[in-house]
Amino acid sequence: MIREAVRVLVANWDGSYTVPSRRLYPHQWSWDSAFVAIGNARWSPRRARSELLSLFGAQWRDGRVPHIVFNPEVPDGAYFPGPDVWEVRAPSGSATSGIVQPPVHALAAWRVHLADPDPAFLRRIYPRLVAQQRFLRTARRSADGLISIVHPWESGMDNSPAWDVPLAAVQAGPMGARRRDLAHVSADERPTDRDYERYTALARAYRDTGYRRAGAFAVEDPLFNAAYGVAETSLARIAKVIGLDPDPHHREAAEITAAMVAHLYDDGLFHARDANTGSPLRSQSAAGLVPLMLPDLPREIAHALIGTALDRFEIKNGLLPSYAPGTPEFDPARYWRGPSWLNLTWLVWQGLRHRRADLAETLADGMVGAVARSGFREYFDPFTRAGHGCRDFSWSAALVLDVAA
Ligand code: 9WN
Repeated sequence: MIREAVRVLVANWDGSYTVPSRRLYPHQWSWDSAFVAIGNARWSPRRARSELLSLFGAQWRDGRVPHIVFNPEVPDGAYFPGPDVWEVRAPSGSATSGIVQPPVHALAAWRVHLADPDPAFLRRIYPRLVAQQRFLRTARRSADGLISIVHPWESGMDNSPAWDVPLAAVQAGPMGARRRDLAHVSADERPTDRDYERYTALARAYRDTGYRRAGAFAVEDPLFNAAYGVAETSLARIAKVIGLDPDPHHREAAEITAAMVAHLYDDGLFHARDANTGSPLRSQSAAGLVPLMLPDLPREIAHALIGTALDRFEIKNGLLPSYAPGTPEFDPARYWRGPSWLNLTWLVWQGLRHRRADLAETLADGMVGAVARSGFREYFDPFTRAGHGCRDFSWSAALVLDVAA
């Protein structure tokens, strides 16, 4: 399996970074590159460093790291929405999108350093990671201290049922071009056309404010906020190695954790909140378990989350569903509405390692078992382990490499 995983990562390598999938996602994606770096660190730390440095090469002057960096050699129309919809050039000259994804990159940089200590790499990437956090803090933070996202694509969990209510308030518009995803993956495993009409309307509306003002969709997502907090913890570790003061990062991590506990936690799970209205967006999304990664999380809350993972998410089966089975919204095959994704499983695995090593091991075994049954698919039925979405998906290969190593 390790040989096969490396084969997938080599096949998806584009010279300085890795495409998530050759045909479905033929450009560089932000959080995919972080997960790929974590896996590549196990066999080619040089590639892992290049992956992160090439992504941060497209960072904007305001610190934002775009969720897609387009490869100019890929024909227009290979992926929708492409550069003609986003209409952006990063300072590097690359065409990019204008939205972001969960900031899991500082954690990835730290993991790469652990696999192959390299303070020179840390010194290079640290100021960029700090700028990425600064963008979120200045452009996206509410008075309650939480970071918001302005597009479902920013959550990384595009059509999660958690977004059904806020997305319904978005005025759908014409897509303006044909979806390309349906050329590669069956329609019942993807978001609907109606979703896409809203995704593209939101992207255009944000673009028309110069990528400055949130539109109808603005939410505080527990996964995104947890990633932000974990990034501060990782930055503290990095700062220490390169001789800088880690304390401001520790304080920031403690503050975001406290804000999340105060405003997003309820009844054994973290929930999103609508940043426009202040209303809670109660759902049973596995994003609500990712705060297990936060080192400052109060013990009794960690304990309750573990109970929820066992009861509502049935993780004893080895795979973490992206949405709780037993709810009316759960669909075991449709994208982020139930299937198990290895990145989400990996994040929760990471959060359980120092709290419940036995359960962490169950999830690691589940990841390996799904791939043994179905290959490096994009997502899996959490019960049958049948594969869905594209094949030879990069982060599935990378994260199995990490847990198996
Ligand atoms: C939109 C690349 C990306 C992942 C996201 C996943 C999917 C894109 C799409 O693919 O999103 O960004 O076209 O559906 O939802 O998490 O980063 O793998």
